[in-house]
Amino acid sequence: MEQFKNNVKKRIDYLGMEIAWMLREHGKTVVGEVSVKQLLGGMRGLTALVCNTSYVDPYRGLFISDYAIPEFEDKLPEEIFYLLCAGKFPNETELAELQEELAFRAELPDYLWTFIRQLPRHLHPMTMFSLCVLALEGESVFKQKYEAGELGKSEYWEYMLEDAVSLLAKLPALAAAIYRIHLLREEPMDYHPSLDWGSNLAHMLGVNPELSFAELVRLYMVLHCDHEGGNVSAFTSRVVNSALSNLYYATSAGLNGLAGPLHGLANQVCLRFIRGIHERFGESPGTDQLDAFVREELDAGRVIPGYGHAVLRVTDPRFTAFMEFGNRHCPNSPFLQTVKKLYYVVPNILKTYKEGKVANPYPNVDAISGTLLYQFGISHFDFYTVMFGISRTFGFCAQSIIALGLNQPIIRPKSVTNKWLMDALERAE
Ligand code: HAX
Repeated sequence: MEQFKNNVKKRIDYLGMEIAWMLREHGKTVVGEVSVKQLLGGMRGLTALVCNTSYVDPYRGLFISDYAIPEFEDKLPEEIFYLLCAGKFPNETELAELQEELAFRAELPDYLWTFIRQLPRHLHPMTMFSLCVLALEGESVFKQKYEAGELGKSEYWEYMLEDAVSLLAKLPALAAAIYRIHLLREEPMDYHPSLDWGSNLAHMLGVNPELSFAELVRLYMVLHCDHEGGNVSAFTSRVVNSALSNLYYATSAGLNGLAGPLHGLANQVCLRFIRGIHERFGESPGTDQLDAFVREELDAGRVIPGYGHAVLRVTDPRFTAFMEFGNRHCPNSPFLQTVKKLYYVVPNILKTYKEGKVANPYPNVDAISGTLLYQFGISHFDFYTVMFGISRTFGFCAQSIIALGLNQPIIRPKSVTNKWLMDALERAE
């Protein structure tokens, strides 16, 4: 992995120079402020983090380096990991080097197979996935070297990268094993050394041999890989890693955040939502029926899954990319048709709901991603967030590698009490 490490090192050195300049010339310059509403409202819109792997523009969506969707959507997940870490796409030999390494490290250790098979079946697949990542924690080379006192601070990132490649290499086999053993109740499929990482995941799930399914899995992995630093899962993972907990701990923690219905679980909730609509109105509901259904849900105090976003203020370009894929491969899917009708109905309702309080009435990625997985044969909704988690691990890993390369310290913001805040307000009057 010498070329990969060299390219990541170059990126870290470059970013490090920028940081040194900013600190030297502008260390005390104030670039933002915080309102009481932000302090009490989940820090929404507060600029408080630097993340160099990706950036979310409220109106243009996800950027990785200078690339926006659709510029990178046809790339392999491995290429995207390279881009997240090194800030550039790999050339042919660089890609081959990373792919060889991923293939070499893909096998799961025996103890993990035993662990997977013994997991209680009632657990949600996200719980299984997170537990399995944690169960691999002893593999961490970073941890071994750190405990042996063999690591200098400037080498931390390098061993995070070692751990990242080992972990990412195992995720297709690990996730597919959970799916096949616990959801399908079938035996796992063998890893295929001649396939790329994403095609291997598609192959090992074993539900659909069509090339377009592998294409969908790769697209799914690419679109979910990272979404800057402040979302629940990425931030959690980074905070945990900032205490020098290794990437297995940090990834498991991030996955636990992703498992919430306001975050990654929304894709499974969306599919249930659509299925509920079909059960009630049939597979071709009218827009008036959808309108009434959505209003009922809101009146019952429930959120409309797949709509809204903390940062985006337009339709999520990831939603659009999936819609285009669906239009090409399964235009007649009743689920896709209902997604389209909801897209026509929901924004207009959310725009006026709660007197316009919903900051973004448009769909996010979760409004459609599960529909495509379902259409291509992943019939167990509970698995959709695991698919999200496999992909998001690219981002968790890349963010921590870069942050440690840049010597970023342990994350520890200051919290205050109501009393402190009220006293401060009184003083400000
Ligand atoms: N349906 C109903 N109400 C919604 C809503 C929706 N889809 N989106 C926002 N609102 C409501 C909020 O609940 C909030 O109401 P209260 O003040 O009464 O609590 C109000 O509108 C203002 O919220 P906001 O500023 O627009 O949104 P937030 O930044 O607070 O929250 C969420 C962003 C994504 C959590 C929110 O839009 C939501 O709950 N959406 C539905 C769940 C969902 O799709 N989650 C996935 C998001 C993408 C993601 O992270 N994927 O992993």
